[in-house]
Amino acid sequence: MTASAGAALTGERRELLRRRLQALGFDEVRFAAVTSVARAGLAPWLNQGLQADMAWMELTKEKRLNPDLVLAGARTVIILGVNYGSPAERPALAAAAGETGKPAHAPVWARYALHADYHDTIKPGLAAAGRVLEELGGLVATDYRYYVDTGPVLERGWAARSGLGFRGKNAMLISKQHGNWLLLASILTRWEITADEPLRKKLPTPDQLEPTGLLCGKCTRCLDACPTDAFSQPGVVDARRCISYHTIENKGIIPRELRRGIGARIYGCDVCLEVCPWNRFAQASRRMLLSARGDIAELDLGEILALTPLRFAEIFKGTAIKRLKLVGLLRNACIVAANTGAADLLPTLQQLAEQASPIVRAHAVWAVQQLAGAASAQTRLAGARSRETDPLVLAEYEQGAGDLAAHG
Ligand code: B12
Ligand code: SF4
Ligand code: SF4
Repeated sequence: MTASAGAALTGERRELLRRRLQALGFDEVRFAAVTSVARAGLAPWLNQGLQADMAWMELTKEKRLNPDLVLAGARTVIILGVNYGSPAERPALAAAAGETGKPAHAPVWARYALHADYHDTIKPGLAAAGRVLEELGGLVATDYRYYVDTGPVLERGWAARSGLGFRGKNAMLISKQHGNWLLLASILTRWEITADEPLRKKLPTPDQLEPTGLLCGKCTRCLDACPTDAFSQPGVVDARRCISYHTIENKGIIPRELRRGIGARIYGCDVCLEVCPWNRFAQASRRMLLSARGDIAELDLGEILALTPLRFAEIFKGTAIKRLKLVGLLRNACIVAANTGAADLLPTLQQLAEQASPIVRAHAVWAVQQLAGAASAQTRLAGARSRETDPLVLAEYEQGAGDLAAHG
């Protein structure tokens, strides 16, 4: 590499780099100097088990805390933001208030999911950004590494350090320009680039962290609105209670006590983002690195519950939702059906109580119990129960019977 041999990239040449990266479709381009982040809250988060079963967070802990283990000699983190804002849309809140104009049991999707998979659409932009670094800085491919989401990089922390925004009490990186609707990507590079200032300009020491909720003031809307009470403290999400975790990452049974709180959310959760007053400044996305998949939002719950593996693959090809697989989507849809009072779907749910996957069967049994009542559910599911052998599913029947005993 040749770039680090000279002085740090600064002034007009740094701004040229920023403009070239913006031209690739990144709405925000900011620079942070690599420093020690031993104080970042990752270790306590893991020690308390707040990562649920995301074992990969534990496995990559050292790398996340030390960029040098990811790229030896890394000097700068380039943080890139992709705005997916659309101020007119407020689906989660509107659904809660029954204002969407859609059927009462229309499922609610996380906004980012209603696009082609951002991991796939942003990666080519990152590859192009790498070529810009090579051209302007004389770097070679081994002088930088880029990631979007899945790399061992504390993206929100570096974004706060680069002044892209602040970490809200909802744990999100919130931008003054884009509110909460910003996806992040990062490039670690050996090129020394003069850092941008964080929002709180004078940190006492370089390894000091920006305070959580720097621009939140007395507001606690996100903490109050979380349907499952998932914040263990301001800025810290207990994934074991988070709807986003359970509907996307959890591949097994969703705890019974959290199912009601999931409401109509079939994939992900935007509640703590949507209530944030900083979104009032959000601008509509240029969508250069994203492509909208509004058709997914049009799917009716009945259609989803009746999906075959082939139809699932056709509809969700190229989206983040495909990783959930049909089993995960059916599981979530059973919960949404129960929570939205979709009694017209009882026959479909009864069929799903005999579906191949025990995960789907367990949630279908619960949904029938919720919609029909424990006594009627016993009759409706008598045949399915007589054929059931899986302990997870049998546990759902038991708990339903327990509810019946408790409430008559
Ligand atoms: C694991 C993960 C999850 C988990 C856990 C969430 C959590 N709060 O940690 C689950 C599955 C629940 C989840 C949910 C969501 N996620 Co997520 N998730 C991640 C992932 C892969 C790692 C986050 C992580 O490290 N968590 C551990 C905690 C301890 O770290 P942290 O939140 O970053 O906070 C610590 C650091 O910032 C550190 N810190 C503080 N100051 C500083 C300063 C410096 C310099 C450094 C380095 C560190 C640092 O201290 C903080 C803790 O005290 C990131 C991608 C990535 N590689 O970073 C995406 C990411 C955070 N997720 C994202 C999104 C969009 C979501 C959802 C909105 C999706 C949805 N609609 O359902 C929800 C929002 C939930 C929420 N309120 O956080 C975006 C957030 C974009 C943004 N503007 O903030 C990210 C960045 C993905 C991306 N590339 O865009 N997610
Ligand atoms: S994403 Fe939803 S469940 Fe998770 S912390 Fe935010 S509001 Fe709570
Ligand atoms: S809703 Fe209020 S407390 Fe939560 S992140 Fe936004 S400003 Fe901060």
